[in-house]
Formats: sequence, C-alpha cells, structure tokens
Amino acid sequence: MFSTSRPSRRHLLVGGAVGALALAATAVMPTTDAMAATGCAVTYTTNSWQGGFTANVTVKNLGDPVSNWTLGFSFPDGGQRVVQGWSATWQQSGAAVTARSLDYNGALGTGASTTVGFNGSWTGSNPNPTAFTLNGTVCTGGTSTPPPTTPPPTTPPPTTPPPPTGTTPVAINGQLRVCGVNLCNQYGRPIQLRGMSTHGLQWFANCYTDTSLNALADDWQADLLRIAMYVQEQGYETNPAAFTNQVNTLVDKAEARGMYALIDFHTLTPGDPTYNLDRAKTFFATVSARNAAKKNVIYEITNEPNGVSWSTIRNYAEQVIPVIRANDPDAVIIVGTRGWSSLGVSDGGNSDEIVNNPVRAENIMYTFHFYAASHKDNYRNEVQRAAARLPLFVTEFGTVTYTGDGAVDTASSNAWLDLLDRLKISYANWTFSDAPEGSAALRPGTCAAGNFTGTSVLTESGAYLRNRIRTPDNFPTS
Ligand code: IDC
Repeated sequence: MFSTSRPSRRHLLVGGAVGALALAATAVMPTTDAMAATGCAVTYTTNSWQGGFTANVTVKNLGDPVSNWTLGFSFPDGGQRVVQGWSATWQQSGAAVTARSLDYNGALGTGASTTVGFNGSWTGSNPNPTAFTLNGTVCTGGTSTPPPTTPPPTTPPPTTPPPPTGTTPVAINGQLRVCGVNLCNQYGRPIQLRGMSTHGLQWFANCYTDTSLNALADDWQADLLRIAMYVQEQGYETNPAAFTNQVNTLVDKAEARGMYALIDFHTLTPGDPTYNLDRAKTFFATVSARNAAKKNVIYEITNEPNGVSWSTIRNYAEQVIPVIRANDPDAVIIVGTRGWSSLGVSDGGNSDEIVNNPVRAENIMYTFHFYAASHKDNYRNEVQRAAARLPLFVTEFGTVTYTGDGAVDTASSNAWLDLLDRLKISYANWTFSDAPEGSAALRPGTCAAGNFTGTSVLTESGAYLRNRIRTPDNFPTS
C-alpha cells in the first residue's frame, strides 16, 4: 500500500487539479474512512534572527471535521531544530517534525483553522518547509475526495471554547498556556496577570484566611496569588506533609475566588536548586497529582537560584518539569534564572545564555525578579530585550530595596510596572503580609486584627499596589 500511496501523494502535491484528486482518493483510503473528505491548507510564517527563529503555522481543515490531528512537515536544512513549541505536542526526528493537537484544539470543523507555533534554532540556512500533511493528507489547498453526499453537520464541533459564564480571572481566561513569548488565555490571546505574593507561609499563616483572600479578590481585584512556600528557614523541609497541605488549601481558596495560584517552591539559601532536587520532585509530584484537574494552578519550580550557572538551573528544571508533566500535562511552569532570578544580570550576565541554551520543555516561562529601589535602567533594558525572545513572568518584585525593607521608590516602581504593562508581563508583588518591613502591603498587626479591606490597613507600598492592581483587566474573550 505504501509503495503505491507515496508516489500518488507526491504527484498530488505537484500536479494539483482534478486529475490528481482521484489518485489521492485511492491513496488515503487504506488509512482513513473511505467516505471522509480530506484536505488542508497551511500558512507558515517566521520571524528569524541569527541562530533563532519563531514560526507560526496556521492549519486549515478543508476536509470533513476531525476530532484530533497531526501536522507533519520536514525542515529543508539539516541545522534547523524545534526548541520550544506551543499549542501542540511537538516532536522532531531528523528533519521530520510532527505537531499533535491538544485537547482544546483537536476538534477542527470543515473550514476551521488553528494556529500553533514554536521557537526554533538554526545553523547553516533557515529556509521554510514547503510541504505539509494533516493526518497524513498532503496540504494542497484543496480536498482529496468529492464532497460527501450527506450534508455536513449543521453544528460542527466548536474550535474555540464558549464564552465565559463568570467574571473572575479564572472564569474568563480558563486554562492558560504559553504562546510565543506571551502568557495566553483559553482563547489563545495574550494576557497579563497582576497579583500579590504571600510572605513565608511558616511565619505569616494568619495573613491568608478567607477574609484576607476575599479582600485580595474583591477589593484589590487581584488575578493571582503567589504561594511562597520556603523550603529552608523553618519551611517545607521541617514538615513536608504540613506545608504541602497548607499550599493545597491556599490553591483551593484561590480557586474558590477565581484567582490563579502560583505555587512557589521558595528556594533562596542555599542558592543551588540541586540541593533541594529530591524535595522538589517529591513536592511537585504530590501537588501536581492533587491539582491536575484545576485550571488555576501555575508552578514555579525554584524561586531565586544564586551562586550557580545557568546550566545547573537548566539541569534542575529538566528533572523537575517531567515530574509535573506526568500528572498535569498542560500547566504553565516557570523556571528561575541565574543571579537571584535576574536573567543573570546580577551576576554580570544576561539572557543570551537562556536564549542560546533554553530548557528543553514546552509551555514554560522564565522568572525575572526586581526590587525597584535597587534595580533600575540596566535591568529594565535587559527585560525589554529578553521579552522579545523569552516568555517572562515577574513572580516576585518589591517597590523597595532588595532587602525587602526601606522606602518605596515610586519613580522606579512606575517605570517598572509601566514596562510590564506594555509588554503584558504578569507580576506578583512581595508581599501581601503585615511583616514589619517596607515591602509589606499591610500595616503591622493587620493579620491578627482580621480586617483587610480598604486603604486604612495598607502601608505606602500596599496602597500603591492596590491602585495598580485594581484597574480593569479587559481580558479578551474571543
Ligand atoms: C525576605 C523577607 C524577609 C525575610 C528574608 C529571609 O522580606 O522578611 O527575613 O526574606 O527569608 C527575595 C526573596 C525573598 C526575600 C526578599 C526581600 O525571594 O525571600 O524576602 N527578596 O529580601 N529576593 C530578593 C529580595
């Protein structure tokens, strides 16, 4: 069968027109429903720079509806590689590339399109592939069997999710995924999440109650709660079961209020994430299994690596990510960067080391942290430069110095948040707590007193952040 089908398909590709259609029909019959019309059109666009490129591939189904699909093509140049793909499961073997649909975009009605993409690397030259297949049918822009005699279904399977029924951030945006350098919602549109980080759960548990989280969701209109679970400093390592439970409880409380929950494995000292590798595997295996069905969970696998190379961090990430993926294949995962998650800048480096040697996993982002009174234009310039090439998430920042204390630097904080807004980079502020330090949003004593609403309980930093966070999100809904 294959020896006869291959020449036929090749003939179809170059020949087109009516004569080729009959040949194609016999070619696909052994592997597809004999009555099914198949056909497809592909648009492949790239944005290329020295050594790297981003490709977007729009696939249009011209045949009968399908419930899942595999796109295939081959790179013309031996030096081209898929590095990080999105909106599909990508595989490369030699020059041959396949992209398999995910749950949310598998259904493609007649005439429906979907767009997938990837970041790639190249050496030599970087020509675009010219031949594509969809479920084995060569995409010529036409159909390969006559239209069916029975009319097509009047309501083909939906290719995008229905409009949201609620108004919370999670109700509107649903399961998030990384697309290109952006964080995208269930409609594949870039969004920015704005929210707050807890302080260390081991010290400030009384700041994270139903009442305080109501204030964060309703009064602050926050999209995101970062759950900072320290590993050392009397944290997780002292009682894994209790801290895991505490994290899970906060994931549920965030979910109940329609907020995203960022699970932060808060490593800090020692700075080598490998020191906590076994703990990380155990912790993430447990929380990813328990929370796999939820749409509001994002995983941050190491807070601030320091004193280690990017390759050490990357190696850690490539061991922890598969543990999460085994349970929760579609969640976004965020990887810390060199120099206290400064993209390497605090160690005299920059983001090139990540661009040139990215983590080999899909649907991931990279961490950037700043403290506005300490980190200024040279850090902002690097974030702006990196944001064109890497998906970034500011999982922690302060309005004060890197010590977590001192005065609010309003000018630098404005410059930072204006930049993040413009680039649609999500952020969480350190901290939603009443710690006696300038970075805390709540005045000392607030958590014990138990009222969290309004501005009278806020510090200068808290009032500033509440104003920034509670402006309308205008999340796209189609
Ligand atoms: C700080 C807290 C402080 C605590 C200290 C040590 O604000 O109360 O005593 O940690 O655990 C980070 C870290 C974050 C730091 C914060 C401020 O991620 O844990 O919190 N910071 O120093 N990176 C840069 C600054």
